[in-house]
Amino acid sequence: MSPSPSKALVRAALVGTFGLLLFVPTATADVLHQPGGAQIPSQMGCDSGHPTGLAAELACVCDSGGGCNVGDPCPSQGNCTIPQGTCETTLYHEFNDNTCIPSQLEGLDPWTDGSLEPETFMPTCALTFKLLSRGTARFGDIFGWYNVTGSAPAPTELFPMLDCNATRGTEAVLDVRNDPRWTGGEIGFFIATPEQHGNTGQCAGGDCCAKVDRLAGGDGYVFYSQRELNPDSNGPDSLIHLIVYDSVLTERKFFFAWEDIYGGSNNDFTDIVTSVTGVECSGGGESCSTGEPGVCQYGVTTCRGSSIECTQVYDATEEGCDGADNDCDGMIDEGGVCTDDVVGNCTGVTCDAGLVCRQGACVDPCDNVDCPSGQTCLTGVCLPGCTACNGVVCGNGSSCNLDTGDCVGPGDPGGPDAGAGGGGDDDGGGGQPGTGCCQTGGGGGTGAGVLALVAMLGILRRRGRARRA
Ligand SMILES: [Ca+2]
Ligand SMILES: [Ca+2]
Ligand SMILES: [Ca+2]
Repeated sequence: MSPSPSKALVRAALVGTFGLLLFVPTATADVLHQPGGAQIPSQMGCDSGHPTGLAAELACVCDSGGGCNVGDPCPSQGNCTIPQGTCETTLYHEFNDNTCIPSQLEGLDPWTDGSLEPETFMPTCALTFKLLSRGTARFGDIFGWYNVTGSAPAPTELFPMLDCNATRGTEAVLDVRNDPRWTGGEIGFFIATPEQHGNTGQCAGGDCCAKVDRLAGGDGYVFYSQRELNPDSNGPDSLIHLIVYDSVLTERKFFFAWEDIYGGSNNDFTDIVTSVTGVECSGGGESCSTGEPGVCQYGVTTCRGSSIECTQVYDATEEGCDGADNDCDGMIDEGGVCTDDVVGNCTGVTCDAGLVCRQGACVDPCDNVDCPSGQTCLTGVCLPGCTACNGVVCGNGSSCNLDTGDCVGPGDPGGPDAGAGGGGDDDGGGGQPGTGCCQTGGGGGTGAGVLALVAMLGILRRRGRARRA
């Protein structure tokens, strides 16, 4: 198997073939280093015939099945096999390589896909925190979140989600939008350790279970996704404690790989490895315009690593009689798709922007469009409602009716002054923990945008490339 194209090439192909991405970031295959020069994360090791290190951990983060995408040693030339599980990372052997440590890697690459950013995140409704590994760490670290304020949070402002006893696979779900501790803005993530100050690598008082309560008493350290808040973030001995990875399998999912020793240790970044699903990087998840006509205009800002892109939501389809420009050629319902019993006496009728002619009258293209439950009509097509996962964003003075998912303005039935709606008990759609995520009526939206994402992008992003580390 020849090396797969790089992420940049995949993106370029996407732009050329589908016109899906408007902003193509320059390739960010930078290898990370500690301020002191060491490349991070460290290379894989071997333990009892199995590879160790962050790549091996990520090869066990899979969408299905209980296995890991770590291939067996290659028995002979031409007979090397690549594991076919759906995992973040795939490790496999070439003939004559180290029979424990595979030489080939596809998917998420710990050495080229890691980033020190984003440092802060915008939560959606339901966040799922998951513990993926504690590596060989002595410390029972805890992992959680805090509100970003510009300064280091006090211990009482740290909200643990995974405690010191959490084991591999432990999950915790947080409905941020209904959590009184959330102040409504961006959040950061932290770990807290039980390390004894002045005694590197040792548990304070012999107790290796980190707790927020112990911090106030001087036991342990806190390391933050905002690196400048760390206790050892400055000076010649400063250290990086966190590498962030954007999942290649799941939208709005990030991995957090930590080093937990104050002053640093082996740089494997597996002391505690966690994921959080349901967060956008700062600046992600907002509606944007792709600049294309018709339904192709709807886009959503999307995190790709540490970059923001405007990702088109809907592809052009065959033109239909619905008041929308389905094929994105700038013309609505052209080509005789509307029969005379729909159009009636529309010859010579010119309608204002946003209206279409039906039976001789200029009407809203959503008139008489009956969308399925949970969807709402925009420019004649049914889209996920404003209460739905990735639903439309209400703007221009309208707000989201939490009962119907429609954007309503003052005076509309169910609108802000109609006394209806406003129930706060909806779950924002999604339903299952971990899949729920919503952007309800995001402030400042200009017109209506759509926040759904293109699943195909996620699929294409799974294409791997040969390991370059
Ligand atoms: Ca380590
Ligand atoms: Ca058209
Ligand atoms: Ca149409």
